[in-house]
Amino acid sequence: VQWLSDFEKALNELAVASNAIYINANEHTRAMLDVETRDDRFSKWCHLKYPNHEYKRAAPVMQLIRTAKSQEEIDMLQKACDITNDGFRRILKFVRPGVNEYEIEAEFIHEFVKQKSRGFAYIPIIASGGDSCILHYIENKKTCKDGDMLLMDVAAEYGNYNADMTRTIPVNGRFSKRQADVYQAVWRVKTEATNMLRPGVVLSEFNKEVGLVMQSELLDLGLIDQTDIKNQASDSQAYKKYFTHNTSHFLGLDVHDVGSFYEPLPEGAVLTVEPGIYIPEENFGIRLEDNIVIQKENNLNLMKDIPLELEEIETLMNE
Ligand SMILES: [Mn+2]
Repeated sequence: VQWLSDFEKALNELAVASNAIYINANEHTRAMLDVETRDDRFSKWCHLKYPNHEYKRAAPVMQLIRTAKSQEEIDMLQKACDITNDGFRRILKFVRPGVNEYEIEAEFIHEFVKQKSRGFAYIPIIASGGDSCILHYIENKKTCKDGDMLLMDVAAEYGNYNADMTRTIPVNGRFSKRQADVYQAVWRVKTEATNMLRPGVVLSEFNKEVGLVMQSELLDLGLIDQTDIKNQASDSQAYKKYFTHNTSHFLGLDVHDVGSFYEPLPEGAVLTVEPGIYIPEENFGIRLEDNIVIQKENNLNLMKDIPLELEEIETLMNE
């Protein structure tokens, strides 16, 4: 680390000894850059000052480093998940018909901040009833009703690292037969998808394979039939009517962290696994989401302590 005032001198010493200069830029797939950034201005300045050097992008190198997490980073993510766990266990005792979505949000943030999280990892989705089918419902303003499902996509940040959890629970503490059937279907897809995420897997291919697992569950639930599958277009499969997003994304310093969807997954990558089935005509959607570290032997589920099994949810809600 040196003083900024010494930067040009230090750079010059390195530049005359080097062939290539790597330039930083925000190459996040979700970045919408409307104005020239500081990195862009530096790049222009550098090209003028050193016109005969070879210029390269630093982003692919940085993204690879960020994709494979070190043990210290995984420890931070585990802490964020553990705090999220305590928040979820707290609201399992709190949710009942008549509770408002924003009250549930408040219970979470109380627990998070109390445990030295600086807050939500992202704007929380606390969606009861039909709004559980709306992927980015963030109003969180309704009263939870008896018989409704409640989808919560909410997690803590810790030390700049972000957890990303989704749980879906019955407002009254008991799943109906239909709610339970759909819940178990999502649970099975999630379990199978987690087992499929191994070092070397390419995410764009993985998403297609999970789609086939989902297709078979939707057939069993009677939501789609063979005719739907026979008539489907290659880019808009029948299952996408009820499963409207991808299964996994990278997680870390950013909730949607950097990483390639087209290169083999390295060991140490941390990903969400979050299948969902959304049935607007039945007024409920279910998504279940855990955070997984891709490891050589077995994946590590950072959320293994957060209640997920249907029976455990019912037991904890009715204690
Ligand atoms: Mn997610």
